[in-house]
Amino acid sequence: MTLTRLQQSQASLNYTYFTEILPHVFLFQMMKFAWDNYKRYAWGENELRPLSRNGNDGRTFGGLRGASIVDSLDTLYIMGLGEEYQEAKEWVENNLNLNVGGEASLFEVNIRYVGGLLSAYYLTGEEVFKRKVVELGRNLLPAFNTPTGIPHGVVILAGMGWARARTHGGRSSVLAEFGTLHLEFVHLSELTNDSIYTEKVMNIRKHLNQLDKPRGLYPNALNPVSGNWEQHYVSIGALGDSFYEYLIKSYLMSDRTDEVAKRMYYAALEAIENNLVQRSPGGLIYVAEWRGGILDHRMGHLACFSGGMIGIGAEHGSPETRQHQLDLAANITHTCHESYRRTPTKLGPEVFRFDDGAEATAPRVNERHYILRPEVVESYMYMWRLTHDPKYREWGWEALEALERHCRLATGYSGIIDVYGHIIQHDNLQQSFFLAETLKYLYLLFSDDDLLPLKDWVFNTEAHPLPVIPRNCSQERGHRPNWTH
Ligand code: DMJ
Repeated sequence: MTLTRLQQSQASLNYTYFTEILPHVFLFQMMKFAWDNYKRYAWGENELRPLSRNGNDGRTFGGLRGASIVDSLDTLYIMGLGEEYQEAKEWVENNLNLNVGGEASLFEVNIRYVGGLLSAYYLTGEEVFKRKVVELGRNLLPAFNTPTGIPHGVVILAGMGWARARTHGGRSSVLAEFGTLHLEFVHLSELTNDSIYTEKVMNIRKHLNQLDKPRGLYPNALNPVSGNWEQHYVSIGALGDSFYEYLIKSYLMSDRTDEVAKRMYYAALEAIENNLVQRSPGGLIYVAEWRGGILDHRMGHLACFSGGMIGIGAEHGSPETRQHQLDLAANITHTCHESYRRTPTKLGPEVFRFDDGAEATAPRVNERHYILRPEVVESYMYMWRLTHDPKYREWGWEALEALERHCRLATGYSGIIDVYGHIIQHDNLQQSFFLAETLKYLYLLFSDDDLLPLKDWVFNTEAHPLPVIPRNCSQERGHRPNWTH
């Protein structure tokens, strides 16, 4: 080997060390640390409260336990934490009781438990996950017993048909909740060979498709009895977000055969661009919220997933819009990074604003918290895969360092109350989505593209990977939906 070749290979080894191996070592130990502390202080509870060293039972799960375990299965498996994955699997096998009588959020149970069990099954092939998810899926069906088939937001898993709405005095179902079932329910039909799950979500889509939409936008709340919008508030953040995500991902998961989802996605994106996308005086692109025609110039941390979503959608739209959408995705991701960069902690606030002189900052004290959310690093991961621009890994590394500096306690990770504070106060909660999403997306950001390639897998909104269903397979099976109605 010549000296130059030797230097080149040394340089590439150094490059891999700093851009992949070192971040992986960190993320492996971060996941292990989060897991070990959960296990030590809150085993079997839904989430760890690291300051008080106990568990949080998270009422939205209706009595289901072990949310952090089910949410972590695939991350543990992907990172190669074999012993921890075995413990998690054994807990699911022996302790996950699905016949519980509390009021559960259909959405939360679907994205965390159904999504977590499905991806664990698809990654490992272990029958126990299939058995559990099929039982759980059946328990969710009573939520759909409404005159329109738009599900109620709340269901009792062992409730023998009981369900109710949970907003606007019990009248409304939330777009981001009933619009975030499609991926999991189609897979439930795949696993059970029973079309009922797909029929339920196809009915939701059909209903939404035929409704009048103000300026092409989808309001956030719908009455499941009358089938009409409850108000005209629109957001790509809280209450709206993952509905849009599931349209483009339904298309991708169907091996690009679900043309209705595709049409709905690009039409919705066009309406969002025409009505909500703004440029701040300082040149930052953001997605505002819409209150009956009036813009609210704020963007939630939740809305930062949209950089990644618009990025993965870009290459499937019309060729003329491809570069434009990719630029939009990059610009939104840049703005979300700015919301982090402009704080002393280098973690972003829950809501940032573009009014009264604010530019991607949070003037209101009650909007300054960071609860270990994933959306910003999620967009870094997708944009890295799509562009291989090294800045996304640099930004991910900044986030990782900030998490270590400000959110790591002796007993686990915690959200913080004020990202602008010089003295850090913790919120005492290690959210299960930190293990399911934040750490997984960071790990994937520093991995080769062939770890869960985007052409073969789609991630549900809780970062649980679900396989693309090959189109040939869909023609063979009688229960597969007809995407064209
Ligand atoms: C997660 O449970 C999911 O990503 C959901 O879509 C939105 N909120 C949290 C994370 O912030």
